[in-house]
Amino acid sequence: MIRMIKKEIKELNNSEIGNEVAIMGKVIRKAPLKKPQIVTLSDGTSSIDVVSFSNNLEEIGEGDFIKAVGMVKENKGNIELKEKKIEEIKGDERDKIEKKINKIKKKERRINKGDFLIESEKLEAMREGFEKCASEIKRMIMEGHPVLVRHHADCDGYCAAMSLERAILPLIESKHRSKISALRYYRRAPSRTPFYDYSDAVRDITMINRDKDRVGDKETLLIITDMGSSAQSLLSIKKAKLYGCKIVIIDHHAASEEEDKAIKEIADIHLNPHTYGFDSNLTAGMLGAEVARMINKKVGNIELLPGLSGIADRSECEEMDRYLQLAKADGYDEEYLRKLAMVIDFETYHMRYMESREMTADLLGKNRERQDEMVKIVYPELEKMMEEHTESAIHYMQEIEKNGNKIGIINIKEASSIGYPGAGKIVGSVFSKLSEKGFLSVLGEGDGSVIFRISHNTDVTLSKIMNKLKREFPFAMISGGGHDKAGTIRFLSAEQSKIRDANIDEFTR
Ligand SMILES: [Mn+2]
Repeated sequence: MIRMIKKEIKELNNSEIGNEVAIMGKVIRKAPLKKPQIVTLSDGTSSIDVVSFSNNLEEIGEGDFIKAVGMVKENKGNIELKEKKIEEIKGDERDKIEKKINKIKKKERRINKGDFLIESEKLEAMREGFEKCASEIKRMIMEGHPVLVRHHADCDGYCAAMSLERAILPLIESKHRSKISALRYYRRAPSRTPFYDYSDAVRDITMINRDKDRVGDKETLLIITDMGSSAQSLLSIKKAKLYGCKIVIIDHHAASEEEDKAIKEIADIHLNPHTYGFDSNLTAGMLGAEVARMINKKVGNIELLPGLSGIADRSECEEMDRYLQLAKADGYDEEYLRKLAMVIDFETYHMRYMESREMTADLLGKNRERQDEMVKIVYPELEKMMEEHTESAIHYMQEIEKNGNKIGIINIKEASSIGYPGAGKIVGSVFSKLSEKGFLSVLGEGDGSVIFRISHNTDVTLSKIMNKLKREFPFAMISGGGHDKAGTIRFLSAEQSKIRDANIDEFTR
């Protein structure tokens, strides 16, 4: 006769390998295999795969409560139970286990409602939104749903995603009690576009469907950050929802009232400072770090990220100053952050669609030594490269001065080359130089597109220009957007020259 020792599932670690134990819990998943039969059993404290080579799990389905007696084994780094006997549990005993599971679940889902990383009235005003967002993310993780973080592939987007990643991965590992689970249940995907492009959505859904044989047929938590607030993301979000994704958007991009309404209708959570009457100066990296702290109080190594994101996105606000202090206390001064932001931009440009989990983590402070080395090696080269591109672009730039107002127009096709730095970077860099000399705007003109960088010394904003163009050229298919003072507008090149004149007029009236 087997001597069974009743155990909680969380107690089954390496030291129990080879022991006979009895566990009780709820079947949360049944693998679609004939042999061996595998079910995942949870008792609230943790979960484990119960494996049967003798068809003892034939009658057992998801949602059943069972007692499993067997031997603790290790398989590819995971602890599992090779069963010898299975018994279904019913009645009072079942209710008792269910109660216990629910109690633990409730506790697991709890979020950290403590202070924000910095003192801020704006963040406090957004608190309810933050808590809703954090609760939903935590609930999904603790219920064992797979997570996909889609983020804009710029420094701000990476900062936001990395904060979340640093909070989410330990939760997933503890939830599933294995290192492999961090690879199974979590993915991060950078997006070149500042919106959720339809082809990215199709890619994501393909991956999600493919992953189902590893994680089961569960809803995926899709967190979209530093993008996703504009109408350009709408169809993609609808498609992802159609395939069973929960959509959480953490973004700081401005959108029109109409767009905002449409996004809020379809997304499960939409956290954006504009909803509260604030602006893009609260970056996605700042929002992401605060959400990260709420879902995981013990999250480490994120103090750098909000300040870094603010530098990259040129944030100017009280909160920014405080986040910079936070980074400084962690050993990062502003000058270093500026260099690091440029290096990250360069590195991530070359990562393209790859997740590059380790490299990204190092760049964002996991390995400080390597981070330092990267800045030392790459930054001087970058500085030189940017300087050359900027000077050339200025050389070929058309300067327009009217009524005492000055703007510059760069012909992208003529004055930028393929590869790094991209046109947006060059226009931004030229603008940084020329705004000091009184330029109100620098435009990067392409075929059917204009990149805008706009001075704070004028009340012209991108949305104002968009609205005007839409009115004046109703058939030119005006689209695009971004922030108030930086972004891209697209249109049919049939109206190229007229739109050009309208833009010049807007700044030089
Ligand atoms: Mn951003």
